[in-house]
Amino acid sequence: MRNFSLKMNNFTALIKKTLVMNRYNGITLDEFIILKEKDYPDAKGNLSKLLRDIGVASKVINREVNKAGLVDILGAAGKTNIQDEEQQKLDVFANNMLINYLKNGGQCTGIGSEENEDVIVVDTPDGHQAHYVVLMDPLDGSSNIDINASIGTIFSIYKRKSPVGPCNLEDFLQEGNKLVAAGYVIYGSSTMMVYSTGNGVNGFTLDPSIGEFCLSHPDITTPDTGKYYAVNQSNYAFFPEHTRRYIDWLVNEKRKGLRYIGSMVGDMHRTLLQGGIFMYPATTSSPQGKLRLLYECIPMAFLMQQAGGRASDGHQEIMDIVPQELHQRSPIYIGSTRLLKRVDQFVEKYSEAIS
Ligand code: P6P
Repeated sequence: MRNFSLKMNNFTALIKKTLVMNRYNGITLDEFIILKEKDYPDAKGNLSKLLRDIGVASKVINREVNKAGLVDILGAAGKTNIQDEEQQKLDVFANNMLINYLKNGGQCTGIGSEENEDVIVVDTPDGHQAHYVVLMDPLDGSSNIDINASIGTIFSIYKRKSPVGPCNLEDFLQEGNKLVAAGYVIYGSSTMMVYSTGNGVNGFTLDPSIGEFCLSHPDITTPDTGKYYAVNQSNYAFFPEHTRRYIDWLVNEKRKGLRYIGSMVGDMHRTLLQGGIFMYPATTSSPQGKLRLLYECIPMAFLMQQAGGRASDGHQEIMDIVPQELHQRSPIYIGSTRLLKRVDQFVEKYSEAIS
């Protein structure tokens, strides 16, 4: 009986997606954003314009990423970013491109970027009036640029808390539950934008022949389990006991496969579409993990929640964490609900006594 109902659910989901595809077949990102604006009665088009600005900037970044192997924009730009990581020239290009489009688009009052130590205040009359702040990792996974593996742009959008005028840091330090929108662009075998404004997750593939993102993955939902887990296994000995035992369970009892690209956008895209779990746990040398809360963990947690999955730091939901600093890090366990539930059980059973 369970198999029959599972088959019926899959069949219904397929029919639903086919109907959506037929209805929206070939719709571009711009058309879709404007169409979906009707879901928000008080929408004035500002968020739609901001999302379109990010879409245009990512098309320009995509053009440079695609030719990176041909022209001299590979290799380090000779500087290091706030994370003390060597900045690749494409990192710098992507950061500057997004900042320019956001500043000139008139919908953004401030920007927090992985590449900049402090927030960027859009100190113009439009910027003072704008409603939204954007947090971003302009080119995540940039260490993969030279080996042609997937890299991506990750973004979060919040409504400002401060009144009209120059924004301030408090506008950025907001929990994930306050997000207005979030998404990523993955520059891989094809270039896709995946985003949500809190009403489901949709994916758009860039059609180079017309230079438009077109709806290709309507209403993305994450299965409640999956075949793969993704973690940097070389850190195994340095994970907390609960995580080591959880990984042992995944491998020895559930026979899950390991898939790890080393680029969060690539690993998350697979997990979002196919289910499974992505982890970047705390280690003895990095007790807060490596990934940044505001522009890596929270936007991905938002998308995963919207797609029916979950994300925690091992003890609390990522979406509930109130950020204290712009570049703070957080451990993250994110993916299918049934696999996250098991994380909770292993943490409860094997958490080291809090010293
Ligand atoms: P490690 C890329 O540098 C990144 O910030 C994420 O995209 C990725 O998930 C993680 O770091 C990989 O880190 O330590 O496994 O190389």
